[in-house]
Formats: sequence, structure tokens, C-alpha cells
Amino acid sequence: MQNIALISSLVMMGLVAAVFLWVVAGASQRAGADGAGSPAAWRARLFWIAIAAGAVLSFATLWEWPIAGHAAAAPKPDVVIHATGHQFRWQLDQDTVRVGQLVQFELTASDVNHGFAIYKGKRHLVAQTQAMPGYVNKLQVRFTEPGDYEVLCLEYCGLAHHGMRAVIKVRPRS
Ligand SMILES: [Cu+2]
Repeated sequence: MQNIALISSLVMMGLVAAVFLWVVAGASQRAGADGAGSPAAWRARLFWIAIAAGAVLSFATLWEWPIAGHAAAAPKPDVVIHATGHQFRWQLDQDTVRVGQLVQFELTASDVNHGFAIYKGKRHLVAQTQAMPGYVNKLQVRFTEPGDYEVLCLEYCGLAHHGMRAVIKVRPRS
């Protein structure tokens, strides 16, 4: 998925750069009549092509909301944990769950945007979403291994952003 995103980003950037260079190259020529083949006519066509492509891509890729808790047919969670991001700490109403439970985090923030990110070990990002003031974001996670999962902030939110840390304790099945 990351590779597809990278390749499509590079292709899109290449297209934008090519159009930009084409426009720059054309700008030095004398403006001709506004016929169907004139630069102005081509710009107008490209503009509408870009708008149509953007609409099609958005519709195709954003149809399914990527955060499970918000889907219309989201499964019913076993546990709901309410979490609030503050400058500079996480407030959780519960921090212990069991392996296999479907945990739904309901996230908000009291001040500015924070990024709620759950890590297994130092490198493996299990799940993440935004914690935003005035809005409740739902994130469903099913932990498959017991252990202590660190919660860090992924959105730079101020001077002590790096200190925002909490721990989700995942215990073996009872
Ligand atoms: Cu932060």
C-alpha cells in the first residue's frame, strides 16, 4: 500500500511538473489567436480534466471510510475506552483490555489536535487516528498479543508534545 501511494504520488508530481514546464515554455511565445489549439484553450481543457479526475479519484478512494469505528456496519465493540488528548498528556478512562477483545477508542481533545498512536514496541505502529477538539473520532483495534502498548502523540501540539505518553495494558485471555 505504501509503495502504491509512493508511486502514484511520484507519477502525479511528474504530471504536474510536466504541465508546469509546458506552461512556462509556452509563456515565452507570443500570444496567438484564441483558437481551439491555443494555449488558453488547452489550459481550459486541462483545468476541467484535472477537476474531473480529482472528483473521480476522490469518489473512488474515499468511498469506504478507512477508520473502522465510523463505518455504517461497524461491529459492536467489546470495550469502549474514552480518551482525551490534553497539552501534554493522555487521559484514558480505562487502560487494561484483553487479547482478542474488540476495543473501540473514542477520542477527543480539550485544546488542540493531537495524534493518538498506539505502538507495539518502539517501531510497530498498531493503529492511529486524530484526537480533535469538538469531535469524537472512533478507532477500533483488536489486540492479538498481550503486552504493554505505548500511546504517543503523532501530531506536533506544542513544546512538550514528545512527553505525551500513556500505556494500554493488554492481558492474556481470561
Ligand atoms: Cu502532540
